[in-house]
Amino acid sequence: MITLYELQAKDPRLAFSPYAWRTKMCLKHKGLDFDRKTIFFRDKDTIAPANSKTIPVINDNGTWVADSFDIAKYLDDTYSDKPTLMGGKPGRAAAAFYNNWSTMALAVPMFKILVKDIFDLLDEDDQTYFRSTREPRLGMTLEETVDHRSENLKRLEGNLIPLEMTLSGQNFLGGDAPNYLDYAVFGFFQWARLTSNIELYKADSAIAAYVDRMLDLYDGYARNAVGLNSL
Ligand SMILES: N[C@@H](CCC(=O)N[C@@H](CS)C(=O)NCC(=O)O)C(=O)O
Repeated sequence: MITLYELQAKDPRLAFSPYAWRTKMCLKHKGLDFDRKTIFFRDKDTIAPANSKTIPVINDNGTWVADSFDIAKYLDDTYSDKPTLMGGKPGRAAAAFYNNWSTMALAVPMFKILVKDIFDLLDEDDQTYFRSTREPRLGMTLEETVDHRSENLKRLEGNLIPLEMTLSGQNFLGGDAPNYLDYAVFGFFQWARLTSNIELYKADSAIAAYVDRMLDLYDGYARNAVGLNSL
């Protein structure tokens, strides 16, 4: 059995980490059963055996693997009889680009837009940890980020253009069916929709239709997740 460790908000049902969402979608794609254990930001001891300070980590019958991209590669290597996530070496090389592109082009501006909403969902002890680690990174208080939302939304809008163009011509980044490329990117949209009501893209965009298709996968697995509006 595989156990996935991921972060929780104050309410344990709200598991919001974009990187953990990548892993959950990968596990669903592979058709693998898994348990989930949610931890707080401050509970790093639980994942120490994985030699990681970040989630997601998985424990697959005693084997610890950390980092969403490494977990996806591990799943493809270990469960090669199940549907592939990346489709061999050239696919894996392309996936590395999507992995890094989505983090830099999507997660960086999204983080600045969402950070105060995420903070509001955490319990008090995690709020203390989150503020003390994030404010130095942001170079401002969490409250000040709210005044910078519109400039970050503009930056995100520009970064989304290649995605909008691509998804106007195909259903998934993987083509006719989703694969790792989609999970790498979708994790960030899921993070946003579970933690905030800020509109990051137009309701009539190809991206909106795409997010809807991703939410339908695996019997609506991501759609049924608890978010701020269903607490
Ligand atoms: N490269 C890592 C990034 C994971 C990551 O940044 N996770 C965040 C949560 S979204 C985390 O665990 N942060 C712990 C902390 O800030 O203490 C991956 O892809 O898994």
